[in-house]
Order: sequence, then C-alpha cells, then structure tokens
Amino acid sequence: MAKIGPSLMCADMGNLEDAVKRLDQAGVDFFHFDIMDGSFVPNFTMGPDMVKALRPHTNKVFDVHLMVKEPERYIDLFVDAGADMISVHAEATTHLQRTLQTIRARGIKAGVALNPATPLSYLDYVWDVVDYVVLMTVNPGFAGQKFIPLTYNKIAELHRIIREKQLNIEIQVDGNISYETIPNVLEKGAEMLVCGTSSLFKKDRSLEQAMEELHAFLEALPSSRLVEAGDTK
Ligand code: S6P
Ligand code: MG
Repeated sequence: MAKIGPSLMCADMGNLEDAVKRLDQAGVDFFHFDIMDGSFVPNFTMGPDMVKALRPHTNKVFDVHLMVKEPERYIDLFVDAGADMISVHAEATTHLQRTLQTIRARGIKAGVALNPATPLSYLDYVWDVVDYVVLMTVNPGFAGQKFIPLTYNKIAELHRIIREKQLNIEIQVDGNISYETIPNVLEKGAEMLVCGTSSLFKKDRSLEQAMEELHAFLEALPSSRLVEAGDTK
C-alpha cells in the first residue's frame, strides 16, 4: 500500500506534539516537514528546532522538504535535528550532485524535489545519488492549492524511467493529494503521499477518523498497477 505522510504545516501549529502522537498511533508511515525561507517560496513555516522538539515523540520517519535557496547550507542542521530523509529542490541548488552526496554522507536518504514546471531531465546525471523524487503537484509555498493536471504525465514518465533503468527510487507526490487525485497518482506510479488539507486535516473530522477513512480508501483501491510486469515495488 502507498505510504501516508501527514504534512505537519497543515496541523494545529500550536499543538504539534499532540498531532504527532495521535498520527503516529493512527498509523501514518512518515511525517513530512515543510521548510520555507520566504525567498525560494513566498512563505515561512517550520524550522530545525521544531523538528528537534518533535523527534522524541515518535519513531516514525521524519521527511524534511527543504523549500529554501542554497539548501546545502542547512543539511547538517536538519540531520542533527532528527531528519531521516531530506529533499532539496533542483531549482534551488547550483551543485545538485554534491548536495545529494552531502545528504547521503550523513547516512540518511537524499531526495530531489521538482517544481511542476521543472523537467525530469534535471535528474539525468544524478540517478545514482537519489533515493526519492518529490514531484510537486502544486507550486510550492502553500497548502490548499489546486492540483496541476499536467503533473499526472510527469509521474507516469518518471515511473517508466525508474522501471526501465531498474532504479531503487521512490516517487513522492506533494500538493492537493486528495480523494479525487489519489487514485490517479497511484495509478501513474506514486508511492509516497504527502497528505495535507485535502485528505487528512479536515475541520469536520478528528485526525483518527481522517486516517481511518484514508486507510480504508487506499485498501479498497484496485492494486492491478502494482503487479505490472517488471514492477517489483
Ligand atoms: C507546499 C508544501 C506541501 C503542503 C501540502 C499541503 O508547498 O510543500 O507539503 O504542505 O501540499 O497539502 P494540501 O492537501 O493542503 O495541498
Ligand atoms: Mg512539502
């Protein structure tokens, strides 16, 4: 089944410890932290101290999405805070290959995030240093945006390349991952779902109810795509 990762910027920011404990109990697979610098994207959200403060409250994977310019400057800060995987935007770092190597050298997973308009060719010469690719399905910076439909083809194309090259790389999708878009993104090959206001954080449901519904929804989906020839994931 696809992995579920709540986007913590969509939780009650005044009570994140409670949200993390409850979501852990409710069976999420990882926690997604959105880090913004007010420059690469026009917003601010969380920082390394929040990651550090939440680390003692769960053993689940901490996935840090750096939406910052020159992310290479902050790798150590976030690894020391407790990150298990870090993604950097290909558009934000001059030496992408070196940045990915720096992340891996710290013993954690390295991810490349791509804005909706950024072509997959940015990955052409870094395949061997990437553990996961974050395909943005909205422009980064804010929760609650509309899904950009052209990104469906991008997921399918990335999935095709990964299969053809027999790479061990996971596809994460981020932005308006909802009951409407989930069947399609999974069908195209996404494996890690970043879940925000479109699926998990709902005003009319508790976190537990929302997780139960999401699990049930995922379990009920046909899994035919996952047994395509040559696809062992
Ligand atoms: C956006 C950020 C995302 C959002 C998530 C929100 O820049 O990278 O992780 O938090 O997309 O989800 P939703 O369901 O409100 O679009
Ligand atoms: Mg994100």
